[in-house]
Amino acid sequence: MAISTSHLFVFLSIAAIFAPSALATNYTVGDDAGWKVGVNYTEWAQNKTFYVGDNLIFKYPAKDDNVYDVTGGQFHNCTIPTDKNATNTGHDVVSLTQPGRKWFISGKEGHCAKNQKLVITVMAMAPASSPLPGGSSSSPPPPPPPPPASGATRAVISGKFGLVAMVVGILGVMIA
Ligand SMILES: *[C@@H]1O[C@H](CO)[C@@H](O)[C@H](O)[C@H]1NC(C)=O
Ligand SMILES: *[C@@H]1O[C@H](CO)[C@@H](O)[C@H](O)[C@H]1NC(C)=O
Ligand SMILES: *[C@@H]1O[C@H](CO)[C@@H](O)[C@H](O)[C@H]1NC(C)=O
Ligand SMILES: *[C@@H]1O[C@H](CO)[C@@H](O)[C@H](O)[C@H]1NC(C)=O
Ligand SMILES: *[C@@H]1O[C@H](CO)[C@@H](O)[C@H](O)[C@H]1NC(C)=O
Ligand SMILES: [Cu+2]
Repeated sequence: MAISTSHLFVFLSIAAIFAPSALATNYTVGDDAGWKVGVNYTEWAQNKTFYVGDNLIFKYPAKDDNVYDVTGGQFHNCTIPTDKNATNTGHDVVSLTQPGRKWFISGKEGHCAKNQKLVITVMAMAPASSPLPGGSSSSPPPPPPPPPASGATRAVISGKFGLVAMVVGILGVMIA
């Protein structure tokens, strides 16, 4: 009994360590409507919490549209970047690799002006991959998210991390 329980503990501890990547989410921008004029992407992004490791997937008929990853100023002015190309596969996967704001616009003429643009805030993933809670060998902290949403989003982050901690904690009590 003791042996199988500790095997279970080891297995689930490993699973818990990798859980954050298993929880990575693929978001289809605009859901079923996809990427096109006429969808309110501000509304689509509302109440969603994006984390480092999640993916955005832009879906559209490849000949009709494209996606530029832009700066905040370009987003605001609907300026097409001259130093990069749009993605235009019709199924563009964008991985969110760092915390902070991300801006996207359509590069098709007039589309951005008709609000085919998306801004999101990417939250840092909880430090669940560090060896132990309280372990001091962590990398420098990412830039803090903008203040307005931080209360709610921080709760979500600790919720994700809390789940992992809870699984480990319960198992710790079980084998004690
Ligand atoms: C998310 O999309 C990527 C790329 O299309 C795919 O490799 C991965 O399996 C998907 N993950 C989930 C959780 O659906
Ligand atoms: C999009 O939705 C947001 C949030 O509900 C709203 O504030 C905004 O006015 C809408 N934009 C358009 C163009 O309807
Ligand atoms: C986001 O949440 C607020 C508050 O709960 C709610 O009023 C609003 O309708 C939600 N927006 C969307 C697009 O679900
Ligand atoms: C956006 O447009 C405004 C007004 O024309 C201009 O002052 C500003 O420099 C522009 N910003 C960018 C990043 O293009
Ligand atoms: C954009 O695409 C063109 C044509 O395929 C290519 O020549 C150019 O190098 C690309 N520019 C960048 C910044 O990747
Ligand atoms: Cu478009």
